[in-house]
Amino acid sequence: MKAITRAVSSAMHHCELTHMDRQALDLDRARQQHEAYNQALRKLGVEVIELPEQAELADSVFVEDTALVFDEVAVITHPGAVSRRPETASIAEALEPYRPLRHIEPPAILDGGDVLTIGKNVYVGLSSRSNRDAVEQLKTHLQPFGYRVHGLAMGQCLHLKTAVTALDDQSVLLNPDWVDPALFEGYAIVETHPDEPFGANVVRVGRHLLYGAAYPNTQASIAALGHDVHTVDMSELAKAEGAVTCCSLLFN
Ligand code: CIR
Repeated sequence: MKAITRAVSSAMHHCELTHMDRQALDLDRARQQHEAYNQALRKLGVEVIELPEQAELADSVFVEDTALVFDEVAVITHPGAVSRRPETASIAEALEPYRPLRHIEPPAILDGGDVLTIGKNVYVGLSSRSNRDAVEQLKTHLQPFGYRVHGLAMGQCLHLKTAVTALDDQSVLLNPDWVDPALFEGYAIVETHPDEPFGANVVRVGRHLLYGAAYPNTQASIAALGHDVHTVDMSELAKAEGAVTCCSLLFN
């Protein structure tokens, strides 16, 4: 498995913020946490391809939002935040050796953080960053490969994957305040602990899970189900509204 990541930008304190107030951000600490994140991926057997810093693009560490990588094809997004659109060019360049590329075009907007893929189902959160035009364009790009693309209503959080991610192909971890559990009928549902609203974001790395260290109660519920959970401290990156999924593009 490979992961594309990108070094933290020196301009990260100018990041986009939607549901959070701006807090002082310690760049060195953010860089240490990001390095530990890369290391955690390597420990799980992932080949990490770390792209150089884009100093002028504040949110560019959050590579997840710029592309969706499927086994058959990669889709370059058109991010919902105007400041983030220049991030996609270098990601397209980085993915080109690995996948044929498709592109989301205006009037569609799409952040990768809104796209949760479980098997052949692709769930797209209709957030402030992603719209129905993107759902239609994704159908055109992905239906030929047998994917089913579903647009989902969601609550007051940044991205769909702030509210829900998959623990495996049969179960999801979700915060019921931000996404209706009924939308995931047929999956086993694990809810975040009431004190840990941001605890629904987990990265699947093969049969392992990479998870933020700030959610010990939810972590205990996941581990009790037999999942192999590895934690990383994302506290500094969280001040930029980032979490574990946003910092990598994982693919086979
Ligand atoms: C933004 O608002 O775009 C960034 N500050 C945070 C993006 C986090 N991305 C993600 O969860 N996929």
